[in-house]
Amino acid sequence: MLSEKKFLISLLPLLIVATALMVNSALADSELIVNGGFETGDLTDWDFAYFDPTSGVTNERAHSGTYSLRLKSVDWVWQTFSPAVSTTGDLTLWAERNPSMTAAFEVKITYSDGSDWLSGFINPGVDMWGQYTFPVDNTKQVTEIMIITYEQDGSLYVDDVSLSGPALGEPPVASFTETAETVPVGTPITFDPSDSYDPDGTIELYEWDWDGDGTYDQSTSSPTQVSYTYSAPGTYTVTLRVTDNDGLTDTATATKNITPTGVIPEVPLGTIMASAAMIIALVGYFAIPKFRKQIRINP
Ligand SMILES: [Ca+2]
Ligand SMILES: [Ca+2]
Ligand SMILES: [Ca+2]
Repeated sequence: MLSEKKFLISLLPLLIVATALMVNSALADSELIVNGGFETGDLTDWDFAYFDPTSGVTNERAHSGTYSLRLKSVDWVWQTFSPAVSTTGDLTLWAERNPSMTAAFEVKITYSDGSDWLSGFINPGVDMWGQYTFPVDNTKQVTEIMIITYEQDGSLYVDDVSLSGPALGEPPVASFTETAETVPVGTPITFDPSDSYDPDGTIELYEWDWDGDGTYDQSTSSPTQVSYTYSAPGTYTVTLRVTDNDGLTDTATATKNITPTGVIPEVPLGTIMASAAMIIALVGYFAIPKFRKQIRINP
């Protein structure tokens, strides 16, 4: 039977692999083009113009898999991104042409700021797949990529269109505790956001909106406790927003009741009336000697 120590040591390689996988998944890029290899056998997720979609995707040739895109004459095919996507690399595709092809293709990249970039004509190799790379401005966000052909005869084959972007990963989870739900004005409440977590990364920003107006009033970069003191009575919505290392966010809210200070305790009216009568009687007893004397003579 393994001792506890030996058992933990035997788990070590497993833990190292698991940790490495977590780090990799956080850093890995994701493919932004959908159906870039045309393996659905059609133009799923692509838009097109001047184009016969029934003959556009073919199993005549393929760079990988079974299908590729066959372009003829003036064909346009494009894929749009809504919302626009951030990229970390360049746009790549594989292409070849048959011997009778007389013209070429070009690629157009459109950005969210309205600018675009045209590759100029490219004449791919005859019966020979080649990879073509188109530079993407990674400081901008891409809204569309388009492939345009200008050939008059023959066929151009395109396959494995690829554009990489940062992996989105999993969003963080916001959570906090506080020292009180209801306090009088002027009494601080301490909030603790340390129950918040990110399943695949780290939280880099904690922001607090004390009054529910949508403006964050205080922030920290670590899960530190913060105190806030309300200066007016009322009901307030507190919001904590956490942001992880991928820029993903989550919020958590709670309601705080702030009561006025120096509140007179509620006393039944009968008690007040009885007390008032007693005071009047005592004042009368001590203030009027004649009355006091009468009481003593006639108890
Ligand atoms: Ca393919
Ligand atoms: Ca995350
Ligand atoms: Ca605020």
